[in-house]
Amino acid sequence: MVDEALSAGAVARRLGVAVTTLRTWHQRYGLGPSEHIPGHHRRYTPSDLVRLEIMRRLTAEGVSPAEAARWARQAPDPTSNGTATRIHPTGRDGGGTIPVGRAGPAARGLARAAMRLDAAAISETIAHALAADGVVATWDGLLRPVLAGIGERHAATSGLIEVEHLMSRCVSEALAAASWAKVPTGPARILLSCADEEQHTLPLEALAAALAEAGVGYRMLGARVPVAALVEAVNRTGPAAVVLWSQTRATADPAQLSALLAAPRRPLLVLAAGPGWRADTLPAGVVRPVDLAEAVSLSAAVRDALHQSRRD
Ligand code: B12
Repeated sequence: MVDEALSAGAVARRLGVAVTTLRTWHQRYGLGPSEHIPGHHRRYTPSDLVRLEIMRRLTAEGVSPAEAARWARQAPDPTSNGTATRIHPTGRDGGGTIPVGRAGPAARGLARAAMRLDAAAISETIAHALAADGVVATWDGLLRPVLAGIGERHAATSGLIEVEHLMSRCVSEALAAASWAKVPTGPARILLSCADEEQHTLPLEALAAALAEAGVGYRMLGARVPVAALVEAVNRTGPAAVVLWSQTRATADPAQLSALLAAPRRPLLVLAAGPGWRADTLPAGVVRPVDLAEAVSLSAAVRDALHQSRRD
């Protein structure tokens, strides 16, 4: 049984609720962990999980917690006949689900929390993943699938704009906190900027947090940077690399990249990042990273090359 039993944190992530919510359900409504091994923290068994899943679903549908807990406690124990228990993968919160493809239980929990507009659970899940797995794995395995799922649902239904906004805000805050926790001490040699009129900043915020984690100094200009301002920033700070993010075709004018290449303090490397750019329109000398990990390693390499050339 011990192998199947889960900690409060693991249960919270699976259900997409905050650990504090689990604690409240335990203390007020008696829906706590029933497994107790002397000398260990109490753990949640598969049967506890089934009851909590009922609690989560009913409260999300507007049933009062006391009433939901009564139903949850009365639920037959589906594990008593030896059959394995699974959390229902597509619980309906607020009328629908966010598809997360093959991403794991944490992404499904995050998607559920997002559908419920449960900012505390969203933030807690992201913060836990960043601390446990680091920025690149959290972005690729947790955040990207949920963001892409929100985009997919929005494209199909025109809904979920409130979910998209809340999720974006929570992601930004968590990535900023991760960046602040590890501010690199060296000079800021990498300049991060969105293309003119580009409001999709999250991938660049993920890159900032990943660079901070890798100890690579950067400056972040953020959303909607007019080309003249970008060139001005390059001339004033002389970065080794500039990463220019474009999420959509509408903001991917290659003239912005040409302007960087023609700047008096031309950077060693110009990266055209994001799905907006079209490979066949990029000026010669511009590099297109395919994902966050590649953008981090290219930035780190060019920073190191600059160090080396200054020493030689
Ligand atoms: C969050 C979001 C917003 C937020 C952004 C908040 C913020 N601070 O960033 C807000 C609400 C502001 C927003 C606004 C808009 N959005 Co929007 N948005 C999204 C959403 C849901 C996630 C964006 C994101 O972060 N993507 C990151 C990952 C998830 O994207 P990805 O494509 O999987 O990533 C690929 C590559 O980029 C690469 N990659 C991933 N991460 C990284 C990191 C690095 C460093 C690198 C190098 C590569 C890399 O790998 C992936 C595979 O190729 C997307 C859905 C989506 N699928 O992206 C829509 C989406 C991008 N938005 C869309 C639209 C239409 C808009 C608006 C025009 C809506 C409107 N009518 O106002 C505006 C645009 C405003 C503007 N001028 O920029 C469309 C774009 C359609 C298109 N192809 O043109 C999308 C695809 C949604 C949809 N399906 O309709 N949006």
